[in-house]
Amino acid sequence: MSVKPLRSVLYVPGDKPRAVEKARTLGADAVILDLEDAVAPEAKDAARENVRAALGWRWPRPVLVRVNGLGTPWEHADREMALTAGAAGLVLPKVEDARTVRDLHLGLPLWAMIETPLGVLRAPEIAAVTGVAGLIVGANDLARALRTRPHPDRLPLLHALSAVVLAARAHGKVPLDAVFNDVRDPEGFARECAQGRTLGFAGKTVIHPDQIAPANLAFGVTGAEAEEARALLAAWEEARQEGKSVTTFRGALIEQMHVDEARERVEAWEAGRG
Ligand code: 1VU
Repeated sequence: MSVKPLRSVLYVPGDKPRAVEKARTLGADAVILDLEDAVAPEAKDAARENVRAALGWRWPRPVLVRVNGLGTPWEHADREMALTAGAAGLVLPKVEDARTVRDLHLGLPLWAMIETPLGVLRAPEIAAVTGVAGLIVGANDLARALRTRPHPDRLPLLHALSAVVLAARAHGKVPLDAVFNDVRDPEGFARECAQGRTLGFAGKTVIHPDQIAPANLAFGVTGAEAEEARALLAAWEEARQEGKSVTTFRGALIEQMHVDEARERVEAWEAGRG
């Protein structure tokens, strides 16, 4: 089964019409039109109308809406707008318990943001909710709540990052990595993407057009990986023809899981997700 890639998911402030328009022309695998943190309280209503209009345009990729959180004065109007205007999904900020998500009954794919210590601890129950498509790490709020100090390798957040990947993967949901704040630090961004992929994230949330191509590269399949996967599949086929049930590839034992992974890579490459 081929799964749509979410290597890069771009946040766009809902109150910046120029950025919203530009987002349509960029190569992010999905877009999040943001009504929450990127929009000041006095601009919330205008941003919602702006997003409503933008959802009526033709977009080449899925457009999600990040609504304001439960208990805010804007939550109902945001959700009603996203539902009626045709959002591909809702991003819910600061999710901390499964019941509130389950009780929403929205009939749209939901993306739960995990950005508090309680959210991390309850990530498995949240990921298990029917209708939750994936978990998105919100590292800025999480780092603040945990009272961590900045660290280039995100060492203080590693446990939480892995917990989110584990919870999402355990329930067949998509884990998306947090944003990288410094839009003028491409090396740091590339390092963090590589780390996110190593940890098991499916893609990265990004905040600037310049971060899209590096995220697509880091979370996509490279030509060299596709070639290696093809060679592994050939070695496996040859072993099968010879009646062997186990074999090695370039000196290492390969099993069915390696074959499945190789097939996924070749498929992704052939589908242009390199
Ligand atoms: O050259 P143009 O005028 O045509 O376009 C500018 C600018 O509008 C555009 N651009 C974007 N387009 C779409 N989506 C974006 N996110 C976006 N960011 C910028 O690109 C052209 C060049 O922009 P720039 O290099 O001059 O960048 P600025 O200094 O204008 O803006 C930098 C920031 C970081 C402020 C901007 O990129 C931004 O607002 N990003 C999104 C921030 C956001 O959504 N924050 C909330 C979600 S993150 C979060 O809550 C963590 C969980």
